[in-house]
Amino acid sequence: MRDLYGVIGDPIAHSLSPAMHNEAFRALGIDADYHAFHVTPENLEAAVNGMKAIGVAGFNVTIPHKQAIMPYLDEIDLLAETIGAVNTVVRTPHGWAGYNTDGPGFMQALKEESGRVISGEKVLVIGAGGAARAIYYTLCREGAVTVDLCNRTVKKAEEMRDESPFPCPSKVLTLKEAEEQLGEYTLIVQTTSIGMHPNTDAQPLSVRNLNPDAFVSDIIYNPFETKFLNEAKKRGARVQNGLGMFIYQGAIAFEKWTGVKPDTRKMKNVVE
Ligand code: SKM
Repeated sequence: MRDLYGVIGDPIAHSLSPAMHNEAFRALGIDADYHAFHVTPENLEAAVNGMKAIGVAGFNVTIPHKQAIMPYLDEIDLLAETIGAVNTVVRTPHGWAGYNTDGPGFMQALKEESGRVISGEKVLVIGAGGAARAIYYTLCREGAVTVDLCNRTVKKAEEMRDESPFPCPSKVLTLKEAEEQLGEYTLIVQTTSIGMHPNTDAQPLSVRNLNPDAFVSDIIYNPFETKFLNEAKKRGARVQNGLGMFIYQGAIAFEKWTGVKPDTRKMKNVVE
């Protein structure tokens, strides 16, 4: 029987995961289908149990379920537990196993597209949500010189820092302080949804003090170039959007499900 995979979220119609994974299955000759399922928060438990009952082989989890799904899984990998969010679920003989491939996916894309060595970087992470957590912990684990945080709600960023299993030098700034001190950073990572379609005129903070030698990453991929990235580019910085992270988090999930590494260039061609 053909294996069934999918992604659950609310909303979900915008997701590029089905196109990307179905292309990877096709390219490898794997007889499987990947679908997007609209699951609202009140239906999450029923959906997870239902997918187990009908024999779904694995699925991705997106907003707003990455934390809420954790109690419904049978085991959780250490990194996902540490980050406090799951975006990939694998069927095992014991039930559902949860993983987080967002942090590793981000890191792979960052290293590849920037060519930089993270251990030399002074980093600023903007935001303190689920994606920020995955990225912040991963950057600290990679041994960045400093990983400072800024967020509209300072307390939330402080909690994220204090709960980090990988302590690293890290200050928490207001958005205004971050704007003023922006020139000190060599790597800036924007993890909020500010600037995402349809609010493309918004940006989380001004880049007027940006160091032109800095590398600026925005995890949004719709639009491909946010206002934040556009402004950073105008100041001479090299930039990266969220497409690479999206592709690599998917490729790592795909390998967990099938045991096979997919062709990421083919996956990229589909979503670009
Ligand atoms: O973490 C990923 C998730 O695996 C899939 C996804 C999507 O389909 O839009 C987005 C991210 O949350």
